[in-house]
Amino acid sequence: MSSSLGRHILVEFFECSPEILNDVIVIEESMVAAAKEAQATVINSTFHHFSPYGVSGVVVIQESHLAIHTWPEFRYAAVDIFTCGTSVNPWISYDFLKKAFQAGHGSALEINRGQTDLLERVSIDSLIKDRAQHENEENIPTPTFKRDIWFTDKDANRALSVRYSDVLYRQKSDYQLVQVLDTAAYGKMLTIDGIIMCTERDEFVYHELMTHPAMQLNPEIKNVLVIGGGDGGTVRELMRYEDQLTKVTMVEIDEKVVEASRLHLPTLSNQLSHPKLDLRFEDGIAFLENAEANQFDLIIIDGSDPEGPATGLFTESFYKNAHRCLTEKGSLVLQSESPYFNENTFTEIHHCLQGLFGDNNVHAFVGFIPTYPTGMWGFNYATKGNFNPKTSLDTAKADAFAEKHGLKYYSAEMQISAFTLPPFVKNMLKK
Ligand code: SPD
Repeated sequence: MSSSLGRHILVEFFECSPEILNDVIVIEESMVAAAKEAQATVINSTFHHFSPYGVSGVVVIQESHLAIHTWPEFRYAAVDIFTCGTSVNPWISYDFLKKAFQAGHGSALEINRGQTDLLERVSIDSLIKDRAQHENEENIPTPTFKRDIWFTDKDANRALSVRYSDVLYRQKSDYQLVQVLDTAAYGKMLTIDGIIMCTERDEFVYHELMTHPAMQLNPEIKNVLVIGGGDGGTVRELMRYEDQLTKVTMVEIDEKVVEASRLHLPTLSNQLSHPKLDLRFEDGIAFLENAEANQFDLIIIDGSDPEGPATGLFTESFYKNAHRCLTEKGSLVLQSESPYFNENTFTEIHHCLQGLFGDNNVHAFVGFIPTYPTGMWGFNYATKGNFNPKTSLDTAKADAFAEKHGLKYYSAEMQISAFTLPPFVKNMLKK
């Protein structure tokens, strides 16, 4: 057999652990370790996790590369390992990865790339850029290993990726996978089941909008219920009204979300021990089902997307219970997904609330949050009172409040702007 420039093995791993195949950190570490095990010199790694599942990535080695794409739902991984020269044996990486992914079985096809008897060597010395360096081989610097791991929030046709360097928190709770990642662009980022919940750099937009329009419209609000909101951002904003409020009840299903935030997101969680806060780890849906009618002046639903444990937060029966538990002039605020990304959910929520509160008492609004898919995020304000978000606002009072508290997104103008919808959003809400 003639010699070749490199060996390429195309690998299939079957019956792997689906959890491992969906775990970008374990996969990245395994791929890097598999390269090192085969004596390769690792230069960099770039990996992406795709929500809801699947990982793609490549480890660049001085001797070429190892690449992977996984399908956890089929317990299958496609890997290719290409090594040039003779110093690295790709089959060592193969054996390592088979164990690492707990594969039931694997198969591989080896191809010799660049058979030397088919090639003709030409002189390319003129292409050497730094001749002095290459005259003394000892001067060639060892490449430094650069990690490049990406978190990707996506649907079938769009994706939003954020690069991160470290996983600071990772716990599989009874309900979901809770993580805090250290990102380059947005600071620490909380994710749940592969979906971005909030980041240190842009969370203020979401939490200020969830809280201040409703609080500014009705200065008589005393008793507030927050469903979800485990990171603490909404409670932090509410506690700016600590003198006015008598009680805030927060019902978060997952203790791990609060733990993650207390440990890693102190700028969000810093009011979670406030004496006026009654923090309960319970299912918000059951809580409202069993709650007494006519008790809360404001209910804020600060949940995730309609998947997993948050699905029930997007149902008519849940909104009916919220409506029942509101006082005479009570209001409801909720995140309503993106008009671009989740048009159906966004419009269905609005129409469902109109059925309960009346057409003129439900007002959709939008905010701009770079780390939520498409950047444009939707909310709804529904009220039993006679509050119009644009005309009932005491603008001087709202601005004085925003200035006193150093708010970063909210102001009277921003409230009016948030409730001023672009025609394409208005049109999608028409019945
Ligand atoms: N697509 C993400 C929507 C998440 C909305 N809730 C985030 C919780 C922040 N307190």
